[in-house]
Amino acid sequence: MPETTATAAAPTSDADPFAPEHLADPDPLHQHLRDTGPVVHLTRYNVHALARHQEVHAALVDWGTFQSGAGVGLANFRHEKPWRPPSLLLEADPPHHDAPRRVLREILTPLALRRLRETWQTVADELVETVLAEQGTEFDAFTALATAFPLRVFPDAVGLGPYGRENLLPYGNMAFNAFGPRNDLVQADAHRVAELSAWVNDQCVREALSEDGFGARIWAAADRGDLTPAQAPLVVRSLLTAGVDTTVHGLAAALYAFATHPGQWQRLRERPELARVAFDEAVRWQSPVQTFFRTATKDVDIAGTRIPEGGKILMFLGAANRDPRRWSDPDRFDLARDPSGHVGFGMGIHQCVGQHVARLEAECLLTALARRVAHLELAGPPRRHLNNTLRSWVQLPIRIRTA
Ligand code: HEM
Ligand code: OVM
Repeated sequence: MPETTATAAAPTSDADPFAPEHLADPDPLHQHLRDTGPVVHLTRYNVHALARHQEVHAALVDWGTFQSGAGVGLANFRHEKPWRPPSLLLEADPPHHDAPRRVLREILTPLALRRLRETWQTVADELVETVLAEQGTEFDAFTALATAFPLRVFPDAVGLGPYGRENLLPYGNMAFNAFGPRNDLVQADAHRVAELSAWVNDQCVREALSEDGFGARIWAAADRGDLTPAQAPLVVRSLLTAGVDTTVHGLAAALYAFATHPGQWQRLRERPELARVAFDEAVRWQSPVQTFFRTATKDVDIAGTRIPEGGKILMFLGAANRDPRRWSDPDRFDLARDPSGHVGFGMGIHQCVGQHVARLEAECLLTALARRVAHLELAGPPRRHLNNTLRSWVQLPIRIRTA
């Protein structure tokens, strides 16, 4: 048999990527996995891991071979009952994926979001002003900014009512934990699944939504026949599941990046139009969404390793985003680099449909800060929150000097 078609067993690792020590500080494991090989068999879960940019990118764009419909977490929906009805976007393959994707894409295009910019910028400016007035020059930027800002603008943009918004972050935390194994993080929230799911589901019906938000536009698509009436509430649910925790921890990543790279903050202050690329570089550098799985639809070789039909593949987005084979000086947060091609929002047909929402939030908040803050630095050790999928935070103490 010619060498080029030979398949060999992949190198193995018995590491548990979902163990607290790796969730708290994933970089050493990522380096280990990248350097062990293009494919690494994780014996603990019997899945194949991809941690290099080339292989992660290739798997993300090959949706025919690496499907999402059997779940993008460890659980294989062919054999295990999902914890909730599967997402019509995230956990679907073509052709089922097509209509919900088209509807949401059109509601969330940069053009469609333009009407929000002015309001969101005003809210961001006012929030920064209030935090400076009430909390002075030292405060927890995770709570005061990264959490407060998205919660002030996103639920209104969706069209949610005023009650129960405090459920959004716990629900998202639960959903992102659910992609991992049923470890202590999942067990800790098990008692809230029914309550939180019931609240979220109640917000997805037409009557619960205002007449001018993303939610109403989803229902309008159902009225036009672009979705069935049964699909509409599940598409609204996607916004509520994927749209809050991601931006909260994404904005925290950007604030952390600037608090630890003072030269980069000076650069942003000189050229505020860098806010957008700065956010993408922060998403590359921290990868708020760390991992997703796929399922092989046939026996397939990746870099000489045979993946069996029905086998799960674990893609390390965060490791790919710091792969030195793809990025020069990958551990540096650097506004001078071109971060395009990072996989922090995924790639291919499932690439984050809400990325323009996330970028708009970031642009508004970073612009507001750049106007009022001359310097920022850590005022104490940042504290991570552990989640099976999100690189997340509980506290980000910063000290600032106003401009
Ligand atoms: C998909 C990350 C913000 C809604 C994705 C995927 C990633 C991701 C990696 C790809 C999943 C896959 O390939 O299986 C992020 C990050 C965000 C963010 C890092 C913030 C920094 C948002 C927001 C929304 C949103 C604000 C809603 C407004 C979605 C939806 C999907 C998705 C619905 C599924 C798309 C599909 O499968 O076609 N996101 N996201 N995301 N995201 Fe985001
Ligand atoms: C969804 C969804 C999409 C992306 C991420 C996610 C919990 C959920 O469509 O429900 O994470």
